[in-house]
Amino acid sequence: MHLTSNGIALDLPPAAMRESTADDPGLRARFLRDGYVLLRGLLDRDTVLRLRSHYFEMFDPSYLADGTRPEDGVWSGRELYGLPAHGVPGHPAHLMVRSREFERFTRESRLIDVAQRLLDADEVMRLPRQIVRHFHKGPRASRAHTDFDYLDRGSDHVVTMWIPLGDCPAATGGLAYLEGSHRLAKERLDVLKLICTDRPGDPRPISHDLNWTQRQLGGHWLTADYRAGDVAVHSPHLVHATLDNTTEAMRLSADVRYLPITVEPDPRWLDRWSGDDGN
Ligand SMILES: O=C(O)CCC(=O)C(=O)O
Repeated sequence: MHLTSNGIALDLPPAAMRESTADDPGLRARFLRDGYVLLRGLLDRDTVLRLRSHYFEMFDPSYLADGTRPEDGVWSGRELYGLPAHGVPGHPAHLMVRSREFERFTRESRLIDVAQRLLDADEVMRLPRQIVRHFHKGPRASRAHTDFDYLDRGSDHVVTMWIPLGDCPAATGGLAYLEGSHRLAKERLDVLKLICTDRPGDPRPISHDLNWTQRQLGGHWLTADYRAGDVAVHSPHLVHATLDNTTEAMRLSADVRYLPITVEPDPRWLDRWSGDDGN
């Protein structure tokens, strides 16, 4: 099977991400070395699947394949006409990040413990701007980018947790990291952003083309078959993107960010996310 991102087949199959567990005593050293850690089974699987179910229950039942449960999140292949754009008021993702269920989920102490260890901080805060992403089958994925280009009005002492809300094998469009890219000089990325042609006027994404990005920067793309309960944590300087979803099961995920309370947060991230907030 050829994995694709934004419709472009990857020239090389991605390599496997290194796996960790939260009790690994060398977790911070690994994070600093690799720019990410993949924590298998950090969260309770049933809790994750309940949140998945809560989200898909908000859609008209015709959006889900006949005979499947909201928890399965299997697309019927039907678009919902009249549904507001993803994440804007009236869309389930907008409601989800404002729901009690989501708040309870993201308040999880295991996430805080990991953030404190990776940031070497006694106390951390979670940025209120938390994004829920949802992709059904199709040639559409997040472009190669670093998070710091979206957070650069505050400290770079921040970690992102990418939380798949459901099983997400590579074919369902999970996150991919460009190996070792957190160590590249900023100028090397800035030059590429100037020649990125698919989003004129937005200097933040590097490219929609993961082969081109890899040829320019070196390293291998890394990914994983994520399972509900896993959490991938990355540095704001690590280049990453996502793969296309080529399965009937929909990809649902949340990104949640933490930083020590002693550093300056980017003010754009202090309000709840809305798909039209321009950030
Ligand atoms: O889930 C996605 O499509 C992109 C997520 C991302 O870029 C992040 O979590 O930093």
